[in-house]
Amino acid sequence: MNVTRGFTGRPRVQNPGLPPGQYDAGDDWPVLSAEVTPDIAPEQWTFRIDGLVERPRSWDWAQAHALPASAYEGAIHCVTSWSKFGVRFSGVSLDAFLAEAGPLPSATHAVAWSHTGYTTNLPLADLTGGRAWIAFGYDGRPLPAEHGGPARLLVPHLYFWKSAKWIAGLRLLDHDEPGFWERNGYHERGNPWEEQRYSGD
Ligand SMILES: Nc1nc2c(c(=O)[nH]1)N[C@H]1C(S)=C(S)[C@@H](COP(=O)(O)O)O[C@H]1N2
Ligand SMILES: [Mo]
Repeated sequence: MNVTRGFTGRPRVQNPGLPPGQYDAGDDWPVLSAEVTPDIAPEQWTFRIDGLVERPRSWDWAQAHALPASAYEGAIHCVTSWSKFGVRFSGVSLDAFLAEAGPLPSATHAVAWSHTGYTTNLPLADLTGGRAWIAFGYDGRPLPAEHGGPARLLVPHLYFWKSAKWIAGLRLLDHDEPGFWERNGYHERGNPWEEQRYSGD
């Protein structure tokens, strides 16, 4: 028998996909909600884009699903320090919705709001270029209500508080306007790679 001495286990390799100060939550998917989980039937759900756009409009479930399907597979990062890898969301790229609404050149920021009243602000540039979705599905199934079903915003390159659950709309603005957590000390952008956790980081 061949025994290798001095070998005390698997080498510890830092996951290159893990932003600073984060840990890998593995199979866990914590639920973080400021509100009671609402019961929103897909037939009741609507999504609206207004503010600084040429054509303010709303989409219902069928209209949103008539847009080209787009999926995200990758990681999500919560500011409370868990990251989750290999998540699979399905939905529609925000680019498809924005193309129909037509952002005005003066639009620089957006406030996303939920059917529950939750809000969060984002630079418009973080919502375009194939990096943001309205997600309806998770792992091949409808998105569970506690995770924002029937539909949530998904902006996985920013901390997950920007991904408003039970998404109801986006208002495009020519200035930044803090949302729920941002008024309570969280960062206006929330880039996990720069550890933009709190205002001033
Ligand atoms: N409407 C709404 N959206 C929300 C939140 C919330 O409290 N309400 N919490 C945010 C935070 S802090 C995180 S980390 C994620 C949590 O999503 P999850 O519960 O699916 O993990 O949703 C974000 N979107
Ligand atoms: Mo979070």
